[in-house]
Amino acid sequence: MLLPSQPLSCDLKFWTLTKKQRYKLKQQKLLYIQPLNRPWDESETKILQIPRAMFEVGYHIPAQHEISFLDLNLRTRQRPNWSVEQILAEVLENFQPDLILLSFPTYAQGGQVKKILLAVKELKPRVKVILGGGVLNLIGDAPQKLWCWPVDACYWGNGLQLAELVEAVLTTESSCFLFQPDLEKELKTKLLDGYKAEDFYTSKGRFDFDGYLKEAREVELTPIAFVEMARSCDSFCNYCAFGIEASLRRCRKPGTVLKEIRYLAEKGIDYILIIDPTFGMAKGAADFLLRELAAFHLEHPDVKFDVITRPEYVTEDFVRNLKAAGIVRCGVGMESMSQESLDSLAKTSKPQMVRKAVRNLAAVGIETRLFHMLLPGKFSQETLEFLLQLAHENISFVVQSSFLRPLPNSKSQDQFYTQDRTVFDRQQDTLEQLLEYLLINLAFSSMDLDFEDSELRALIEKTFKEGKNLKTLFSQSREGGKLVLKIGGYAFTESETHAPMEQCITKKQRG
Ligand code: B12
Repeated sequence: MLLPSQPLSCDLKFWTLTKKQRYKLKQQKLLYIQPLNRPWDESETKILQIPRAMFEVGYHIPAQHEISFLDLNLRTRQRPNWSVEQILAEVLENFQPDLILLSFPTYAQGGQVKKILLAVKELKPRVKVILGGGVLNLIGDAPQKLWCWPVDACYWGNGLQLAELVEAVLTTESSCFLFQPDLEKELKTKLLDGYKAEDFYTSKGRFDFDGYLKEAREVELTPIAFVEMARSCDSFCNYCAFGIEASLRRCRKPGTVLKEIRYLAEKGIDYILIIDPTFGMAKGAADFLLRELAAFHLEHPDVKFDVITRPEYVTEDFVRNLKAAGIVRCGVGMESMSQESLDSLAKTSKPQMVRKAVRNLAAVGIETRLFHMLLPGKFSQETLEFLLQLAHENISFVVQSSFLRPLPNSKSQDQFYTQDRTVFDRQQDTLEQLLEYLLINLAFSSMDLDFEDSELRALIEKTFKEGKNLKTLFSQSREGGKLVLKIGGYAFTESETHAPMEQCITKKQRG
């Protein structure tokens, strides 16, 4: 049984340490652990999403230390019948780290992060652990303070004070909790910029990036990359995790981004998602990048890009530039085609802007990824009608649905699954949301299911034309206390273990 970490009385702000204390250390061994993105389907996925934060953290680690990375998304594929605990035991035994850098990328991954943490501490009780990642921006030091997780420090921010924190944790007596109290101050600092891509992806010569890519390809995973142009946004849509830091949008120089893209292309990466929650908002930077990418695209026509933006930015000029730059998919925040729902989400865009954006993208042959939000108690007929119209016009789009839920905070302890917005949760979600989810995801191309059923689409259309309620297409029952919904040869069975939708839906066998 693991004990919670030590009393609060020994809390230290890390900059209270003297310079001498910080730098007296000789080489230490640091192990960064990246949890699984989707614990349920690691054996089926064909791609490896290169975790950008892993390299950003590695870059900041002081040069005298050795650093190694354990990306569980890769290692579980290399050791197909091993448990995460067995993998951790092997790596800890071989590497013998002094400090673990444990990544907590999204709240939904919390259950798994906790499992890794407890396994690490069980195997090596004296090893120190720093927990870090985007989630900490929302929950601060709650894992240590409120949830009593055995960690030595929680880190949030842009990475610039990370080196100091690492030194402080390494020099401080074990069990003293180190923390960063000033989120606002850290977020006002600039993003890491002007680095050499090679230094970035090799942790300044300490990591074999080529070997990592080779290992991925050996187990038939295709690596795809995320390069980051900007963090945060200036909108205050009330469902977005950026809400609290929305006013602190930070951009990096497009020249840095471009060099990174060139480096990745040389390594054979041919799919790159440009992280900028609203691409085009930083107009000068986006224009520069698109111009340069247009030239790059002529040299590397096989490298494809994916961006995300708001519908109002998707003008005819803009899509022409996207196309010339090799962008093949553009995510657009549709959320809902019902104006009332958009208002309740504090969205500034309008349904007509979404219509225009999708058509503009289609005109140049770019696929739209429509971010779709399911609101409790609401069923949006307008959204279904819109998608039917797009299908009629042969417009290429893919839907990414999310159940709207309150954002996590430090008190939503252990309710991690509630933040996976692609999973139906009987405690919070409503039947209307589920019906809308099923109709849209079964009948149209979606990120969750690997098929789209045109017969069901025709049936929906017919039902509309006859003026009947779409709910009449479903039969509803309970099996062993679980809700079962049937429609057009498909059955959805509610999961008690928060299984993803694809596992809750069974499909008829076509004869
Ligand atoms: C790429 C991405 C993904 C990828 C992740 C691929 C990968 N492995 O890299 C995929 C597609 C898998 C993904 C999935 C999801 N995502 Co996502 N994703 C992002 C995105 C666009 C970029 C994250 C990123 O890499 N940023 C760049 C890095 C460098 O920044 P960073 O992580 O903040 O890192 C800094 C610090 O946090 C720190 N740090 C980071 N890690 C560590 C680790 C240690 C040890 C330390 C010390 C420091 C540290 O160092 C960096 C310094 O600059 C963000 C939105 C955004 N623009 O940030 C959303 C975002 C992180 N995702 C989000 C969500 C909600 C999800 C999902 C839960 C969606 C869903 N299904 O409902 C799923 C989770 C899947 C699951 N079931 O577990 C939310 C997270 C909200 C929250 N705080 O929980 C975000 C913020 C989007 C949003 N606006 O709501 N996502």
